[in-house]
Amino acid sequence: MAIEIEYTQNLIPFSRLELIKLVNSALTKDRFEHVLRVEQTALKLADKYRVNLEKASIAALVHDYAKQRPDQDFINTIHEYHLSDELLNYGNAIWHGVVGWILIKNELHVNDIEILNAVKYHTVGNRYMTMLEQIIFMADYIEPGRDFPGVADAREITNESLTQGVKYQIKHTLSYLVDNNKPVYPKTLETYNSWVPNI
Ligand code: DGI
Ligand code: FE
Ligand code: FE
Repeated sequence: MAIEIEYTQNLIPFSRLELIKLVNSALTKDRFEHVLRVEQTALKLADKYRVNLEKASIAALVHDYAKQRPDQDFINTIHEYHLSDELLNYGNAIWHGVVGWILIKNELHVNDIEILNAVKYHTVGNRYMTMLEQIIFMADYIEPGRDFPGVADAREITNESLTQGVKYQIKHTLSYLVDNNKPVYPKTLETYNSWVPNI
């Protein structure tokens, strides 16, 4: 059964249903349904690992808000906010989180730094990740609509240990990128190096 929490912490100037409507209007049906599943998965993880449920809900609902924006919106934002030119070598897969958080701050009035960082790092991870960041990173990967070899293992591991889940995901993402001749964004490699090797 779906968990529907009520927002009481004044983190955003909207109710959960108002936020859902705003997100819905920015996304295709399939992407919106993914977002709702990520929210449910994030709420379960937040409950289990004792993380602020309202922050988990908001971060999950907005995490892919910028996924369907034209490239030019990101390019303009990279210039306007003087972000690294290095970012111009990548595309939507990296931009929708690493740059998208700025659009979310400006357009959805999300100002909580923990929520914004959870969005910023939801694709590439980070050297150190808060529990909220780990929950959004993992909920996105294991939500019930995901179907890739290893997803059942990823779900089981994440339910045992959030940290082990993060390690599993970043290791598999890096292998996937290498196997498919995709460029690795430096932060992705940094996340791998910080979480996985036993030196
Ligand atoms: O937005 P979603 O599809 O829900 O999920 P996501 O934000 O985790 O994005 C996953 C995609 O991002 C997946 O196809 C792998 C890709 N990705 C992650 N790290 C990198 C990357 N793509 C490139 N090119 N380089 C990276 O370092
Ligand atoms: Fe994403
Ligand atoms: Fe996602």
